[in-house]
Amino acid sequence: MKAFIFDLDGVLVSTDKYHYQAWKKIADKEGIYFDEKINDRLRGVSRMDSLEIILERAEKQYTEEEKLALATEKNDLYRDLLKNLTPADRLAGVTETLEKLKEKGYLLAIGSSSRNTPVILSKIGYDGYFDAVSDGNNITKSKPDPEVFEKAAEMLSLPAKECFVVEDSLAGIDAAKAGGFKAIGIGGAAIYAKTDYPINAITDILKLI
Ligand code: B16
Ligand code: MG
Repeated sequence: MKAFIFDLDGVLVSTDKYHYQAWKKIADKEGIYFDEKINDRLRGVSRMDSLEIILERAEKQYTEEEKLALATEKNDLYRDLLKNLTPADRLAGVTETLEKLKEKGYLLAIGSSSRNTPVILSKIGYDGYFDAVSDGNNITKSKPDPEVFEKAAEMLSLPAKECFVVEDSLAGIDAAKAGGFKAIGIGGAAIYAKTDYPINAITDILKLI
């Protein structure tokens, strides 16, 4: 194995709590029931697909224009919360794990559905740190489609079989497996049957190499 492709939200940084807060405001305003369990289904899923999941419980039909307005409003709220991010928001063990993998010569990439990836990486002090960044800005199909990871592997000039994908979402594990990658699962993805290597903490990656 030559590389690791990391999901961002929920793996390297706790932006998942900000996604939840922003969507919760939108759902409450619209009078739609939304909780943390439903929020788990939004992990790794694109902004518009996330909105569709929330609207499953809506009593009225939304036009495409209204949906776009809600997605924009959510993103504005989310971007506002991202202003608080600092390198201290890297999840526990992330800094040391990435440093050790670099030392051992592994290539490191990002494979995130988020179109806010550049601003998040910059806020947490990872501008220019990764060998490749594949995110919501360079894909047409969101996880569970493997496109975001395939693009990352392409940027690293490596075949999928030489790359691990590290994910917290079921959609992300499905995407990794569909693309022929080895899937490491953390959080909710650690108890998913399709995950190849379940881990409890990000530092456990160092026991796999
Ligand atoms: P944005 P990941 C994903 O990031 C989030 O898990 C998901 O909840 C979000 O809807 C998606 O990014 C799109 O984010 O609205 O910022 O473009 O887990 O793939 O790093
Ligand atoms: Mg994630």
